[in-house]
Amino acid sequence: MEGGTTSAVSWTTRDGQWEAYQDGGKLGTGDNLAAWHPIKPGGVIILGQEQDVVGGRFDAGQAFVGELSQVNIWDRVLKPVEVQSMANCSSYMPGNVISWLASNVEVFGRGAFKRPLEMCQERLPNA
Ligand SMILES: [Ca+2]
Repeated sequence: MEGGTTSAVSWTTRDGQWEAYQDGGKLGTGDNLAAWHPIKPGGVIILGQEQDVVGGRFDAGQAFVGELSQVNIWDRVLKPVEVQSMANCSSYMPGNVISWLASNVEVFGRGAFKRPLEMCQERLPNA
């Protein structure tokens, strides 16, 4: 992605420990973020839009403006070296909870569209 940024956030229910990364480097860390609160099944993942109820009541003025790609969710905290290797395109691990596949992504709203974008295309051996 030309001029793009990679971001990663990890979080665990255990003491609510979290870490935030940008372009593979750790930006921050902390704890007690929703500690011991399990994530319930049956939810909806909404990207780029604030919602007033689960999966609805959207306001165009509260929408993300920009481009998103390769959003993945794993059920474990990734090691810093794993975050770094994906940020520098030496590896790619699809999420085991949410895996970014164009066929899984639906777009809604005026001005929102899908287009092909392959991050790391030239650097990954099997991309
Ligand atoms: Ca709102």
